[in-house]
Amino acid sequence: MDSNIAITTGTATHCPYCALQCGMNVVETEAGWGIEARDFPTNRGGLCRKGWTAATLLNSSDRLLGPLLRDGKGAPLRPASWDEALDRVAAGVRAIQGAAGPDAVAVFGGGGLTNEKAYALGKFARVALGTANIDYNGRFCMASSAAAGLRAFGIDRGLPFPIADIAGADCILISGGNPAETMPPIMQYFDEARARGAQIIVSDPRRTATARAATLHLPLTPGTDAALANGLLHVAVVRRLIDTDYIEARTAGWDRVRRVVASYWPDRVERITGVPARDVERAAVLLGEAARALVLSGRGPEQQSRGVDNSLAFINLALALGLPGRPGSGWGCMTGQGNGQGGREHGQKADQLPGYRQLANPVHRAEVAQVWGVSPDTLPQPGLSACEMLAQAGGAGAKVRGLLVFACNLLVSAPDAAALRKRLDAVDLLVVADPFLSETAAIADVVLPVAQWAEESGTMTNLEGRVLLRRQVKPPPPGVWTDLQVIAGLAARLGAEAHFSGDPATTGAEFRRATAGGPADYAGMAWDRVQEEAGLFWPCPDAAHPGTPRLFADRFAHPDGLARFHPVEYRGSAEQPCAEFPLVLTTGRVMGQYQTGTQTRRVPELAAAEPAAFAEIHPDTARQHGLRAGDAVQLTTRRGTARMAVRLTRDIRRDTVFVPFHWSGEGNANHLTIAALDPVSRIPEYKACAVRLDRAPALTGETE
Ligand SMILES: Nc1nc2c(c(=O)[nH]1)N[C@H]1C(S)=C(S)[C@@H](COP(=O)(O)OP(=O)(O)OC[C@H]3O[C@@H](n4cnc5c(=O)[nH]c(N)nc54)[C@H](O)[C@@H]3O)O[C@H]1N2
Ligand SMILES: Nc1nc2c(c(=O)[nH]1)N[C@H]1C(S)=C(S)[C@@H](COP(=O)(O)OP(=O)(O)OC[C@H]3O[C@@H](n4cnc5c(=O)[nH]c(N)nc54)[C@H](O)[C@@H]3O)O[C@H]1N2
Ligand code: SF4
Ligand SMILES: [Mo]
Repeated sequence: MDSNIAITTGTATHCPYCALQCGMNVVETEAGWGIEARDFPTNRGGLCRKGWTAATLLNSSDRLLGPLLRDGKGAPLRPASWDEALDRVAAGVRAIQGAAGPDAVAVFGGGGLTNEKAYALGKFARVALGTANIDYNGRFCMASSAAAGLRAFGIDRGLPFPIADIAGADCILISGGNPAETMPPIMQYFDEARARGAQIIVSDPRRTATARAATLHLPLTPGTDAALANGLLHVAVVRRLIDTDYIEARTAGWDRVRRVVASYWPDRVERITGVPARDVERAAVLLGEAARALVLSGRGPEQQSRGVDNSLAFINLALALGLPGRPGSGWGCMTGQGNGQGGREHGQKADQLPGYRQLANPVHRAEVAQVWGVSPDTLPQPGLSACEMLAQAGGAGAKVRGLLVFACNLLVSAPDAAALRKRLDAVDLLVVADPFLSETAAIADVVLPVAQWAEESGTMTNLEGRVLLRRQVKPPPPGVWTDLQVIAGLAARLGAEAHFSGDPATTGAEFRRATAGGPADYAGMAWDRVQEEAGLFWPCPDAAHPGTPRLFADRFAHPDGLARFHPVEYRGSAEQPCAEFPLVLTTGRVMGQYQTGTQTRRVPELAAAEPAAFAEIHPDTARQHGLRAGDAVQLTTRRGTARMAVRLTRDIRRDTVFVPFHWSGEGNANHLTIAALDPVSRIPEYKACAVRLDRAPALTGETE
């Protein structure tokens, strides 16, 4: 930013993007909105490139400034008034529900929504629509680790400790995460640990920026994480590195796990994973001998059709080493979206009620129904999970005939997205609420333009379980409503006006009451406290409670206080390479783009830095295919094709192709991915499927 531009105002708030929720000041200058880094416990004054450029979103001339709707399938989107648009949605909902029952209208939410909005959306589905079918994009993200955490510890808080603990660890295993690119400011905590002599181990098919800064890189074949985890535990047992006192005092179920890992000797693990046996040994020793050790999970092991098994296998390792509940030690999942943690606690998940309560639990139903002023019998039972809901979407005869999408760009983010496109084209009613015309909004029947991050206040729960206040900086542009106003406006048209408020503070007060007594209890977190104390960790049941930065110090959340081991066998990915599709495709992120790019592709600096999709391959693999750097390559899987430029690197396995998923059109990675689901968490398998490479004619630059 030009230094002689006068700064007139500044508001302390947080970044629009990832779960680190870095603190920033948004300042008003003569040239428009600008960003200053702010000291907050997560970023300590640091921001990544996306954070620095986030003000572009506020200055954007590309915003949706009024509702759009379509006069019938095939007709173009045209401007409409809010009354007409909301009336159309309400009429569409009534028609579908009248013909096919309440569950035929489904809601799809997002982990970028504030806690207040996620709460209101869950209540809207159950109270105003009366549908069982609401789920959200967290199912695409870390649902497997969440399910594993619940099973093992009895509660799911991604990191059960503050990120400052990272700096105090002596050994850290990062399992399939690339925080150097996905959360750059968090690296200062890893750097601090390293400066104290800590050893860092990274398991990733690619030698990423994170892996390059590590002591040891374990370059496993995508999809083989459970075998690696079992191998590490096997070595820990053989070398007597396990903590038998801890196992005895704090856990249950060890014997079955010990028997299972007995057959994962390092040579066998090398054959399955491709990681040299000596490195499996070395990693286990580094972890097992460290006074304080952390096992941290990214999307690598999680976004697999055995994602829950993978997370449980690493939790087994952490428990056997006696880590969870000790300072500077433990297991944790590095949640990704801005409110990825809070978004999975308050009722936009198919099986869930606010405060991390369960919809199927009669006591929980009664507690929440009382706050909502409805009879528990009127609350639907658990509905379809995200990918199952999308698989059931369609026209006459389909289970889901209307879909209301808030804060998700499904055509770019969902697995097997070309097949999804056909189903979404067929639904009777597709409604998308978004600040921008995303690829999914562009095919909707009704588009509702909503406020974005700095245009309304609300709380977010970051990757540590720290609840923070994202403050409004400016009002939304004229013609733009907030999600809460949209929800309240629709509820009024559906006869549930009394139950909803468009005001975030009013919704926040009710939301906190609705969480009271639940596992994720926010009752003591008034906004002014949250602001003054730089965030509060849940549970925080009353105004005098200091919050809970560390869980599990004395007991786990199961009724008997013990953590649970779960035996896991390695089973392999749903789709294995074969003669026709000989390589493994894995997908993920680059630093300069966020998710489906609806936001970051509109930021010129980011678009210039990372303009288009690419396929990262090893030079030897490229040579076998007659490909050179920069060539156009066609990737083909059993689902479809995508075309992009070749990037060569020796930092990837020869059997693996990596494609980031931030782009639509011909480079859409999700035209390739498989919608195979984990049996427990229903997370899709973004991280491994079989692929073929062919030379392609020049790229067309075509979009969705
Ligand atoms: N720049 C940027 N930052 C982001 C985001 C973004 O889109 N862009 N998104 C945010 C969100 S929502 C999330 S969920 C987080 C995700 O954060 P990360 O988990 O760090 O990101 P990914 O790139 O999805 O995956 C991490 C690594 O897993 C590796 N991997 C692939 N397959 C496997 C496998 O089978 N096993 C193992 N062990 N590793 C594998 C990939 O090579 C990749 O380096 O990032 C958040 N931050
Ligand atoms: N192949 C592959 N696919 C993946 C992944 C992968 O690793 N590989 N990762 C998966 C993961 S971890 C995730 S989290 C998902 C993310 O997938 P998406 O959720 O589809 O990605 P976003 O681009 O974050 O989409 C959010 C949308 O919400 C809009 N938005 C922002 N703020 C608001 C708001 O306040 N209200 C409303 N109504 N809208 C808002 C944005 O403009 C954007 O269009 O992608 C998944 N897809
Ligand atoms: S690391 Fe995440 S929260 Fe921090 S500036 Fe970057 S995108 Fe924003
Ligand atoms: Mo995510």
